Amino acid sequence: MTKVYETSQIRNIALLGHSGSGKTSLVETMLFDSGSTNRLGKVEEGNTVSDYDPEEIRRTISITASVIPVEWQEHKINVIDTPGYLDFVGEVISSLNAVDVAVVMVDGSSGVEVGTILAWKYAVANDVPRAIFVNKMERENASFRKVLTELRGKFEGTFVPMQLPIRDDDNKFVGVVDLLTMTAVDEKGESCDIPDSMADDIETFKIELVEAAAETDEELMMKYFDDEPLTNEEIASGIITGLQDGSLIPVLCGSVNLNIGVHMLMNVITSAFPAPNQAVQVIKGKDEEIELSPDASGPTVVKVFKTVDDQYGSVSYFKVISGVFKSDTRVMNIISESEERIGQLFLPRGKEQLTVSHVYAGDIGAVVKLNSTKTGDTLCIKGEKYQVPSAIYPDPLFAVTLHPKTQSDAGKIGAVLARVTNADPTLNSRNEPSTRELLLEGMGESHIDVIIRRMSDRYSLNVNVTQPKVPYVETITKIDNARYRHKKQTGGAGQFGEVELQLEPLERGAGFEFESKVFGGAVSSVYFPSVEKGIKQAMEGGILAGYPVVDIKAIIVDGKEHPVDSKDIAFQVAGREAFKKAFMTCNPVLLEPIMELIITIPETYTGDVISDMTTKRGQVQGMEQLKGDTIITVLAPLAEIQRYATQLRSITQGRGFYAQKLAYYQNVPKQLVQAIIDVNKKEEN
Ligand SMILES: Nc1nc2c(ncn2[C@@H]2O[C@H](COP(=O)(O)OP(=O)(O)OP(=O)(O)O)[C@@H](O)[C@H]2O)c(=O)[nH]1
Ligand SMILES: [Mg+2]
Repeated sequence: MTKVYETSQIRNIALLGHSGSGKTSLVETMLFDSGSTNRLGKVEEGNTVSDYDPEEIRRTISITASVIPVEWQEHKINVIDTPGYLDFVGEVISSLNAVDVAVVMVDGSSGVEVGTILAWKYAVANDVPRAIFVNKMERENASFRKVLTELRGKFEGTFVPMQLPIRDDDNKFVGVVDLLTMTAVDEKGESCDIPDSMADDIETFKIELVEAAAETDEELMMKYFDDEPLTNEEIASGIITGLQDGSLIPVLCGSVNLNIGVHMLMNVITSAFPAPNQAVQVIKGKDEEIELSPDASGPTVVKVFKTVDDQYGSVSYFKVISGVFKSDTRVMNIISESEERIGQLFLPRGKEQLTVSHVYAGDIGAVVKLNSTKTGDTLCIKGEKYQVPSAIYPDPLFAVTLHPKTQSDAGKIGAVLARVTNADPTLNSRNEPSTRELLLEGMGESHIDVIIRRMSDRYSLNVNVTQPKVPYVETITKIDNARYRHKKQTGGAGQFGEVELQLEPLERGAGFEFESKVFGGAVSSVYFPSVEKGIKQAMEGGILAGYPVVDIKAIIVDGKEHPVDSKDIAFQVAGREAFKKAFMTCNPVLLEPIMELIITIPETYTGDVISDMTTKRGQVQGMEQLKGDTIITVLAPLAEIQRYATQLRSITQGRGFYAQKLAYYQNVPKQLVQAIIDVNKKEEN
């Protein structure tokens, strides 16, 4: 399959939803039904097109988003299958940036779950139209009505069923009625008559559907009020308008396992979901905000929304925003301001690569071995400068310290980390100056675990991981002075330097200031930099507990020098020692990072979460009830919540989630300081 499709024949959708709702199985069935494959893979058997990564097979969940084109009735549906597991939310956000509709899958018996809520939240935040597919309708306690009521209670928008389940006399799920085309399929997936018993329901829901579609458009509305029947095309066009402005949310249903409703879903996607024909907000030149239409005759502008890194190099997944992107061309990366040679373009299908000569505006493709392009970058034809805004990813929630196992591991760790973090925007690595540790930060334990394994499998980089030390810092709380004389006169040339320093506390985040107020030339100004250097050495090494000193102003107020023995090194020592002495008299304190957490949990867990936070020295700042959930804002010391990603999951049985960021630094309570000093001393010995 290397047929090239024009914009109007393309549909880009992402499958989102709670882990296990059936996304990967749905893509597998779509491929099978459309004739692209002749065997139905199973997630459990590790043989699906979408979950091909060794880690996905090992864990039987999706970890990375896969792009899978499905050809259906002269259209190409690019389906992006995303992971439902919370740790891999970065993949969801990247995918949302390439599609026109997010199809949120809901398990018909479990209803709205934490993964549904997060999927919804990110689709809304990224301004992507939403539709619902209620799956697993054959399960014993599945209920379309119940799920519909839950959705309406939980989320904003007009939820409009486009399909209804057919049940037999024993209440067994046996088919689906499509309200747009007024057709039905049975459990074998074959068309059948609509059961008479459903006539009333169908009439009610059909009216709802037509009204909702008509409301999106004035002309349709007039026609509707004049009692003129709307054609299927008119209803579909109303649905597209409603979808695109986010007000109308079509609700579909079926059972992927029984292959009921999958054809109908693909029909709805091709007939009532938008083609990628919406203009995109971009920045032209330096700062001109314009809308760029996905016009094949426009300038070639391409957005890289995802990068996969393997041992052969990196694969950049892109969406063509405008123009036609051709193989064997040269383009500019607007972000890194460097030229990229484009080799062979291809259309990804899971791990397969189908080569193509060009890709039209609106379509999704991939290219390998770009030099300086990472996720979120824009590529433009030379001479043009458009920048497509990049997605916003959440701050990391979980960190580990990396310790290379061997010398050879230590030698390559920097390069490998650069590759894996460039590919994944929710992953970050950095040196923490306060603890001198190399950290890897991500969204949770599983996320980090996957990356560590990948580094070992793909790059033979082996590391041990430990829980990071808390990056405490030291500072003072009052003004005081101290004087120090450094004098050495044994042997040859002597050393002499004497300074008196005054230390003053500064505001949080102010850093370090140095000033001289020496009168009458007691110390020559040539030695001031020496004194400052000595102070900085003392600050880096820490005084109270070995952590860096921050937020201090040091003023050299007096001193003494010797005509022969005074020299740079002597004043460095004097500065350092005077600083240490003064520091200890200025009521020194340890500061610890305090994080702000915004925790979302089902109401029933409110008490448990709050009482757990109290044991973690957390302080509740605010609480809000929202459609059955409690949203709690808490300030808590990092020292207590380094493993909160895992703990919250166990307190709420996986039904809670949170975001966090650094709020400020605050004094460590007196009764805890000594223990921290002792630990640090023990480690230094
Ligand atoms: N009973 C039933 N099970 C289904 C149906 N569709 C999928 N499943 C099963 O649900 C399980 C999870 O399916 P997946 O396709 O891996 O779910 P997913 O949404 O991709 O999960 P993540 O990748 O973890 O987000 C598998 O065992 C499927 O066979 C269905 O219609 N009915
Ligand atoms: Mg999956």
